[in-house]
Parts: sequence; structure tokens; C-alpha cells
Amino acid sequence: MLAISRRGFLGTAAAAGAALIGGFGRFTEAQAASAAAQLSPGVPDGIASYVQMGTLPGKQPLIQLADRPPNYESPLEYLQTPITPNDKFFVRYHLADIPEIKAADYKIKIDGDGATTPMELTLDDLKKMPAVEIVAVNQCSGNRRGLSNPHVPGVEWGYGAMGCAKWKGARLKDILAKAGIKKEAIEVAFNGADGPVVDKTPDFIKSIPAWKAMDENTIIAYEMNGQPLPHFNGFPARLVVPGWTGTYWMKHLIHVEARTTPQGGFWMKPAYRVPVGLFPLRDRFVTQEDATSTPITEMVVNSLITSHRDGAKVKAGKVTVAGLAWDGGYGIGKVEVSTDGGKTWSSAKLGEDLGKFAFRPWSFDVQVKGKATVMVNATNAIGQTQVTKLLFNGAGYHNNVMQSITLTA
Ligand SMILES: Nc1nc2c(c(=O)[nH]1)N[C@H]1C(S)=C(S)[C@@H](COP(=O)(O)O)O[C@H]1N2
Ligand SMILES: [Mo]
Repeated sequence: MLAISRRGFLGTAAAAGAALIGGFGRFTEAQAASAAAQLSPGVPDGIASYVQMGTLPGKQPLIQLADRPPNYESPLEYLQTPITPNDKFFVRYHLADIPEIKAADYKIKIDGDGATTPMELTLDDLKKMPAVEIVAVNQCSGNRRGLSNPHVPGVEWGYGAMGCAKWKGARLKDILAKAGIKKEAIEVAFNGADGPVVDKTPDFIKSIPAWKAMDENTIIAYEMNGQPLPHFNGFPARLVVPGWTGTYWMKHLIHVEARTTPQGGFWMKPAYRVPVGLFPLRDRFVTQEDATSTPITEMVVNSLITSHRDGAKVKAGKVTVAGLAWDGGYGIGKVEVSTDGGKTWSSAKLGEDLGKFAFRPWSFDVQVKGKATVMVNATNAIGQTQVTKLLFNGAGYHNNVMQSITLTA
């Protein structure tokens, strides 16, 4: 058994002292006002009444959309670089009982009817395996849910439920090989050390197809940007599934199960599914599909303006508008900007290429006299583009509507 101490966020907050903010309704007017100013334009009106800037241990202030479980998004200003610093990286949890795990006590159990040789790995074992480094975007499936029209229930994320880091770890396929994965294995399922506070909430267990588990880019990571993982991003180790939305990136990973049958839990169905055929997705998760829905898989191509907020005041003349673009792992082909509402488009300058799973920076010079509107569209390496009209779905997933902002000189 793991020797871990269980404490919720409030316990953690108390331990960390006065720097922290308590539950709802106890924040100062200044904290509330700064959070309201950070909110993405377009989120439901009521949100400003309950969000605040909150500071989790080890983190810079983030936009606190919920406290138990902790759900904190990055303000736009933290997303101006292709690598998101660890202390500015968003935090998403479904369950509020989040243990603090000591590195020395940590073990991952690998078993299941799809493996011949059940085993356990310590953090040291993991670090002794051949290590790989990969830069990859971790984006919550529900990023931008708060911008859905009509609004849908769930955490009302603005633009900041995402970040990009350099992850270091061992390949999952090497670990599965050690555990003797059988050719009959169709899925690999993952559980983390966090659990529900109320017993009737189902434990957060996620599964991926065997082919994705065996992909050379899927790793169990113990470092993020050259540091041990921050507690709230999954210390001591988490799954990293480049290209796929954050839901599969299990934090505080303690169990890997090779399966010959589909995982049947709540978090695979009905949760985290998209309507069949609505999005131009290529990655299939056949063993979990039904006639109308499929688990969410790879991210859709998307971009974000991070240099300016909508309505920003600028100096007349040349203004450099900049931001990020990313997709599900094909890589960004081009980013285009329109200053005439989408009639004509010009190519933006692409910045440093940190790999096909990473944020790709871009920039574009606009002449501003009076008012200028700037619209952005990213195209990935296989020609997929963003949409002009929301592909509405009840969970608010995959929102890649082209952004348009107005600058005033
Ligand atoms: N153990 C655990 N892992 C988890 C989750 C969780 O609730 N518990 N949430 C997932 C979801 S939905 C997302 S979007 C990412 C967020 O990663 P981050 O908190 O490191 O930003 O973690 C994933 N891994
Ligand atoms: Mo998520």
C-alpha cells in the first residue's frame, strides 16, 4: 500500500499559511476585481460573481473557477511563450481528495488481464528506464466551454485551460513490454491517487486504445520543464498523451491496467464523448465507440491571440499582434490573419518550432489607425483549419472558432 497523507485543498491551504485564499465568498474586493478583469470575454455574465484570483501552493495567481476540486485557469498573460512555466500552468481536477505523495513511497502497479507479468515500479525504477523528452500541449477538452453559445454546464473555462511543457519520462510502451502486454490487449486504463470525497462520485479512471498506449510519444513523465512535476500537475508522475486532450493525462498515476475488454467506467461513458462525425478527427477509439458518440481523442487545430485583449487601446501605427497555434500532433502548417473580417488573408510569421505537439508562436504586424479588427486562422500540416461557426456540442468540447479582436488607437 501507498503511505500517503490525504488532505483536500483547504487542508493544503491551511498548511501553506496566509498566502492562500479560502473558500467562496471570503475573497477581497481587489481579488475579485482582478479576476473579473482576467476573465475571457464571452464567458457567462454570472461567472464574475464567483471567480477570484487564487494562489495554490507553488503557483502564481491563477483564475480560480472552482476550489473543491481545484480548477484554475491561466490568464492570457501567462500564455505568451511557447513553453508555459510550471508555476503558471493551469490546474484541473475532478475529485477533491488529492493526496500528497512522497517520492520515496511512490509505486505504480502495472497489471490487468492483458499483461502476463504484473509488476510494480518505483520512481527510481521509472527514472532508470530510457528517458525521452517531448514538448507537448496539455489542453482540457472543455477549454473555452464558457464561450459556448448557447452556454452548457460544466467548468466554465475561458481560453486558459491549456499549457505547453517539455515533459521527460519513460515510454509507456517500454513499461508495458516489461509487464508482458499480450496481443489480445485492446485498451490500457489508468488511475491516479486522488479520490472522491463523497463515495458516490465515481473514481477518475481513463482508458486509451492499445495502439495509442504503444505509441512512442506516450510517456509516464516525472519532469516538467526540467523540474519535478508540481504537486498540482501530478507529482510524482503522470501520463502524457501528446496530441490528445488533457483528460487522458492521468496525474499521480498509481495504476496501469492492460485490458482485453473495454473499460466501462463513468469517465469513459457518458463523460468525455463527442458526437460521431461532428469534428474532423482522424484518431479513432473503436473499442469505446457507439452509434452516436465516441470518446474525445486528438485536439482540433486552434490558435489564440495572446499579445492583446479584445478592445485593447494601442498607439496608432504599426502594432505587432502575436499568439500561439497548435493541433492534435500534425504540426502547424500556417497561421493567417485577416484585418477585413475574413475577406482576405495574409500569412503570419511563424516562430520557433518545438515539435509537432507543441505551441507554435506566430506574429503579424498590423497598421492601426482608429479601429482595427484582427482575425486569426491556423491551418495544420494536413490542411485542417479552424471554424468560423461553433460546432456546438452539449459538453462544450473542441471549441476552435476563429478569434477576432478589435484594437483601438
Ligand atoms: N489524477 C487525475 N488526473 C487528471 C485529472 C484528474 O481529475 N485527476 N484530470 C484530467 C484532466 S480532465 C485534465 S484537462 C488534465 C489537466 O492537467 P493539469 O491539471 O496538469 O493542468 O489532467 C487530467 N488528469
Ligand atoms: Mo480536462
